[in-house]
Amino acid sequence: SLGSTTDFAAQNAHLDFDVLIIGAGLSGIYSLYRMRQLGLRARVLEAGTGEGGTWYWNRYPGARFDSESYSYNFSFSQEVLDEWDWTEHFAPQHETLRYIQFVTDKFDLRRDMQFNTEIKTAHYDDESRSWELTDDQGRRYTSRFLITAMGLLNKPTLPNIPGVEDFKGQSFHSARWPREPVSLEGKRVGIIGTGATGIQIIQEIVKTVGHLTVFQRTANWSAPLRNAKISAEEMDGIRKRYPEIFRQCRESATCFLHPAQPKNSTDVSDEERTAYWEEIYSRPGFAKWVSNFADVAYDRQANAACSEFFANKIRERVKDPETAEKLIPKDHGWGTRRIPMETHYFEAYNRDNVRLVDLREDPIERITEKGIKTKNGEHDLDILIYATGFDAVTGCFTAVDFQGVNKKKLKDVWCDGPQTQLGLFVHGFPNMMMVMGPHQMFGNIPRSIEYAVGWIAECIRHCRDNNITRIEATEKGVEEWTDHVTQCSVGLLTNEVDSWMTGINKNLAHKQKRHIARYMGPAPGYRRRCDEVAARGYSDLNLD
Ligand code: N01
Repeated sequence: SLGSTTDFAAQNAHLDFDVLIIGAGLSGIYSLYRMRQLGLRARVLEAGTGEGGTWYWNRYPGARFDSESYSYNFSFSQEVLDEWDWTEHFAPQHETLRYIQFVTDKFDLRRDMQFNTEIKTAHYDDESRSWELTDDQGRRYTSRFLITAMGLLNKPTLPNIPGVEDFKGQSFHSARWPREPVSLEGKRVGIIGTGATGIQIIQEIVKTVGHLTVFQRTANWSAPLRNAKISAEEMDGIRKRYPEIFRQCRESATCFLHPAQPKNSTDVSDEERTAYWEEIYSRPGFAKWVSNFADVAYDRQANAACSEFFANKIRERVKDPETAEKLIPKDHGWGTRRIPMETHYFEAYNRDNVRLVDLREDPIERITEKGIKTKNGEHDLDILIYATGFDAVTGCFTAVDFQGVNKKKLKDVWCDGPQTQLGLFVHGFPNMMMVMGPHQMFGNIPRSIEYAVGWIAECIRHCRDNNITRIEATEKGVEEWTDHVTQCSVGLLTNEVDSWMTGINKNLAHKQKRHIARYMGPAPGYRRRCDEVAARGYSDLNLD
């Protein structure tokens, strides 16, 4: 009612804001949009000099979507859908950043965004039921609610190799690529890391570098992206299909456009099985991963057969058989880590100016002034690229001193792995809501962001309308959710493999215990559980 809304506003009057939002990526942008719709005083605090999040920071050569552009944009505004044209099925970073700037401009969101503001502390005070944040310049901000919209891959990590400081040439982490153009032409370039980022960089820069040395610790499975331009007519057709596109994403287990394959590989004949793998191999995007036979994800034999199929594709494409074998993962099966999508990646190794150093047999000893010294030799370099990944999912939380009730540190609460209710709330941290927090549904991220932000907005509306100034996860709710997340991932082969998805970053001493970082059940099930909590008037949470 209007009366209670006024009460809510009056109760917040002594605070700087009703809602503070950390991060100006897709999550922060949509959060701000929704908070404004509720008539709340909201501000986005962002470390970068502009909006865009992942697409602001990751300017490395070759950065692009590997989900279809039109499934990876916002769906909330018909106007934006009508006005924005994608030019490629898998848009490059600069186009995506322009898109994000277009949305920000369209809704005049920038006036409530504060850039160059890196949040250092976030402390909850139970007496005033509010959050106080401080930034790198010592400025303070208070609010009733706090929305963390920090992304899940935003704390880059350098390799823990001796000598990282010694290198005298230029060196960049992929996620801190400079805004000014970097000339690689004719240069001797080295790259450490062959994840989704490394693969995108390698396949792009081989076109210009003088010589490229790839330092590979773990080979990754990868398969063709099959990108193509989108003509004006095609874009018209896509626009008409938007409702259908978003419906497909909504119904899919991972929010991607590609449907799941309910059949097991053992349900079909050998010929049908191979024909199906050929078919998904020939489809664009993630079809080879998310439309694979169901049993490939949990059955060792099915996974081994599938891995052999994809290994043979690599053997067909890489001329030197020894190099091909090094590029074929031997320590993990198909799809048990995030599958990078590639465009002529494997063919890069057929060039004379590209050399693969397998760190399993020739480990790096140190980085020197001139380049990299491995056990078997020295590699002189002009430029060194670190595509070495992130302190993922929880890293952005540990980088800020989060303190909840009784000054309890979030770091300590999560020391044995994340504990959340719905991936949205943490017990002991009232009025804090996480977009893309641990144990939340990720999948096709923008789809999940829109859902999470929409859920949070409705929850805050409920608080406002009912004069609730304190909302908190219950201990029981956290226990049940953590159990449920564990149950959802039982039997998946991915749990047996080190990757950011199982909480492992070998460059960090504190992250050596495998845990489940993300919700692994189907997205419709995730949303049903969250919707049920909303339908029960949020009574699963402590409200006051
Ligand atoms: O990071 P990663 P990423 N010595 O952690 C190696 C998303 N993304 O930036 O596997 C030697 O996957 C490390 O080796 P190993 C996507 O979700 C999306 O590539 O630990 N090597 C590995 O090869 C992705 O999953 C897009 O043995 C070292 C690499 O560095 C996520 O971001 C594009 C090392 C790190 O791989 C992260 O991808 C790009 C060391 N000390 C990324 N330390 C899209 O297309 C690390 N490595 C949307």
